[in-house]
Amino acid sequence: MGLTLTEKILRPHLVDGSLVPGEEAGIKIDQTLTQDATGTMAYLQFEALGLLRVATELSISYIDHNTVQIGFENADDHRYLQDVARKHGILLSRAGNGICHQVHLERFGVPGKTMLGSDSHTPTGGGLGMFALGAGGLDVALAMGGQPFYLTAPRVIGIHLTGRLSPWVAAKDVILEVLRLFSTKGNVGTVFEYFGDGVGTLSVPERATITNMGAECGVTTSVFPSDDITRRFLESEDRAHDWIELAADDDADYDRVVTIELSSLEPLAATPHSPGNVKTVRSLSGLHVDQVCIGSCTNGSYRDLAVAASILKDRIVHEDVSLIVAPGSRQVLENLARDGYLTDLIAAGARIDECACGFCIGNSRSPGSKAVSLRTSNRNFKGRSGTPDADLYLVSCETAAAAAVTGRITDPRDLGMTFPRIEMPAAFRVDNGMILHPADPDDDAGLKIRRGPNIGPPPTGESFPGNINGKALIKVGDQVTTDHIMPAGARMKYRSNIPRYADFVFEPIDPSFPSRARAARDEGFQGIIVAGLSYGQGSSREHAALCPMHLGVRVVIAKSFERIHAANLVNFGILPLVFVDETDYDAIEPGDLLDVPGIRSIIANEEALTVHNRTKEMNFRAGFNLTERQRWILLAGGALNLVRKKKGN
Ligand code: MIC
Ligand code: SF4
Repeated sequence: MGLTLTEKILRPHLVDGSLVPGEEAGIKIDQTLTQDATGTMAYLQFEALGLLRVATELSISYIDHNTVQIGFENADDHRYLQDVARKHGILLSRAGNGICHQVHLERFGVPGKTMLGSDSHTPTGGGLGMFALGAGGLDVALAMGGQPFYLTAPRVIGIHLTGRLSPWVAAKDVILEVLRLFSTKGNVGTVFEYFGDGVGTLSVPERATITNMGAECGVTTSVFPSDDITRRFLESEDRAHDWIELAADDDADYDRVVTIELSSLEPLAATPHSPGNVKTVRSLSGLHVDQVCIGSCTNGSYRDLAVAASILKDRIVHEDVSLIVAPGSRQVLENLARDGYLTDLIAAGARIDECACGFCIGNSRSPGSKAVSLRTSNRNFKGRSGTPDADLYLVSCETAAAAAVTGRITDPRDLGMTFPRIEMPAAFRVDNGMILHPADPDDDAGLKIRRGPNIGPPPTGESFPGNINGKALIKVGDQVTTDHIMPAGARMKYRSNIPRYADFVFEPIDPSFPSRARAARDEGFQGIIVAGLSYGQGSSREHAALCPMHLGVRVVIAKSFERIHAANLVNFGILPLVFVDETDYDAIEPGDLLDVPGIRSIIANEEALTVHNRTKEMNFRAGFNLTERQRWILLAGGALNLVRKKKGN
């Protein structure tokens, strides 16, 4: 049997373990990226590990999330990031240069390389043929220090694309179809690998829309081959030298193959409140729309905004709609200006935003109460926009622009227009003027790092206790996201101040959680979170583990976990347990006292344990699927503690 593309990239990068699906693989990381909302903690941990220069081929720090800057905190973080990058050998993309994933695709991504990023949409790089994964900041800090990244060797599902998209149907509709087929649950430990003649009909930014939003399925990553289209894209970016050809063997051994005939697709929308609730746009047509937001790392490319501009040309935005357009990068904005599309957007009444995450992360442009907002981004979790009762629909740029004109959800095929097919420019206007370079290694010793008052040291956990004398602090349902655990939006300015950010743990579900957790901790209990399926979906933010740890949480018992969050829990000394019998979930109530005596030797030697519910006088079994390495991390009270112990500091 031939090799998948995933195997072809991973084999030469394997430095420890095995690539047999389900086993642990340690892979060498060629490139890392961070963004400012996760980056400050990642670099604070990098410093705490005593690391000096990065050991990767390329490490870059992007400033793209917290650019609204209400108060001094974010600007202080940005200054810290700039100093740390200069000192430790890291490139820095300044605020205004664009969203990390879009800029990386344009300027730095290289087919065949591995990349780890402290952002769950790092798989965007798969559109260029990279093996690119999201992780918590601590894992990225370790990779910057040259350590392998450990993951469960994935099973590979082949997604066979045939044919060509019909006019008005977009790459966004392809990934929405994938979400409809696979849902947001049950895909942990899987890679989606795209192949087939349909691949050659999609440009690199279109492929990147698909790999970007694969994150919503919970897969490890998604990857496209590197072919002639990739070569032409790199040429247009003045980077032809970075191209190599890469594809799976014709007889590649996929775990399963799913075929999508592109011409059979139609415009789709993810309806509130999950990217997996996919319906046809036609079935929703007529619904009144209050806001349309075009941009984000999913659909912020030149092609995306040019298509929207062409639909809006010589029209005016409907009087009931507020249209926000946030270009994915400065390069996109400059080229839209060069080619006249920006003028069309402005003339139509679009509100042009900064090239940044902006509306997508809910720190600006929140819609009105009970508003309907159509967005080209990737997440529509409840409250994500900053408005708790708004309804978010995720759509293509074609569908978004159609609604901006009509004021209602409209299948763009019903606009009665000729489809504006956008050709990718043969050459983009490119410049790296907003990229800062690190100091020469010989000159970095005396460089000072400025730290504002909001920036504290990264907290270190305590060794795992000998016995769990725990209290169930909260019981949550299925698909609780990291946005529920650790809200973003206006709260993001506390990302580098853990004690303050911890005041908002579970704010959207139960704002009394932090005070109850602190009280339980002061009474001598370890905090326990009880959860349903796919706990920790969404963002890679390690704060969803770090802040609960700060409040004394030591165990989460769930029906299942998402990959990045489960790894983050272990990294911060919290034991992720899975119910052996899911019906035991029903018997636990918040406030129950849950005991596990002798837990240290259980973590060291077993794979399951018995929890005694002291309040209900009953027992239940829970399992944990941990590697040897993870057991040591947990016992040490977290990865930072373990590395420090090994180094003897
Ligand atoms: C997101 O889209 O949720 C974010 C904000 O980009 C996060 C990272 C973060 O929480 O800082 C992600 O996707 O990992
Ligand atoms: Fe930024 Fe949104 Fe992309 Fe996250 S999903 S990186 S917030 S644009």
